[in-house]
Amino acid sequence: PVNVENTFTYDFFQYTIVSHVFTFGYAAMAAGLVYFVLTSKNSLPRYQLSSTLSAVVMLSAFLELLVISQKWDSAFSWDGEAFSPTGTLFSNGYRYMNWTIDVPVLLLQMLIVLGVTGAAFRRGWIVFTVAGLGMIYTGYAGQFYEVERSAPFWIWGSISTVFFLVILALVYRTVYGNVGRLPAEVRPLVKAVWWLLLVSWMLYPGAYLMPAIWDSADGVVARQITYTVADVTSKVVYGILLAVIARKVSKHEGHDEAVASDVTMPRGGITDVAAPGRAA
Ligand code: RET
Repeated sequence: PVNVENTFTYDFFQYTIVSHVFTFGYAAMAAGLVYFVLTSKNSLPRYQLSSTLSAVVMLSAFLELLVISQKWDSAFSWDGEAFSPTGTLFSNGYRYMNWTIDVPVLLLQMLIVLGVTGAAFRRGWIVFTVAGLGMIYTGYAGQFYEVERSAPFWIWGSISTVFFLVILALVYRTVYGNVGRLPAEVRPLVKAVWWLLLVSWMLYPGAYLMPAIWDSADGVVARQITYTVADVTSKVVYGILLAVIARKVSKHEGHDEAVASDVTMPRGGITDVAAPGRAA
């Protein structure tokens, strides 16, 4: 049955909570899509590609979560006592296909917003994409063995983790290697990019391991909640954090829309802005 989800029956609460969590997941992606499209102009053109990329992530995740949610609905039906398998298979494999798009794109956004350019940009983009796809497809191979948890589950999972560590090392170097060049007021937010990425991305291997830690219907509920928290933080919250950094750096550089759209500044406070080319 490929994924452990198909090996259990669910009581009313278990089934319904998973259903609600999926709905929250794709609703958050749709909401994020509106936010990123409508706020992209608040940053300098050089950073607007990051908002476009967030929109790409939102649309692809929205569709993936909608499909996975519909699979959940058709994979189980109420038999008078519990929600039991119908024969249609639920699969987490759709998630891995979605990551193919989102993982390289999320990392590319970081290079753009942190102002990485030239050879370092090209090198970073290649390492992120190659290691990202390596991590995803080895994990994808391993998840086919999660029910029996035979050797391939552990071997592919371990190889995937090596790729993950390569990505984390480069993210760390990118964040801490560039934070000093950026305006002082965004430095805490830039460091937050590292912590947010570290914590939210670690939830995915946690969800991969869930069948080994908690092999039950409740474990499935916990796993789908884990995936959803990971999706909303690693895609939506991360995208907002990068958009806020991009707007603040743009404001620092005197970008009119960034100054005008700063809701934290008192009216008339525009004279506080000490930026090149702007009268104080
Ligand atoms: C796998 C397999 C087990 C080992 C590891 C994994 C890591 C997955 C990660 C996924 C991140 C996905 C993101 C998607 C956002 O759209 C493949 C589960 C380490 C880190 C950020």
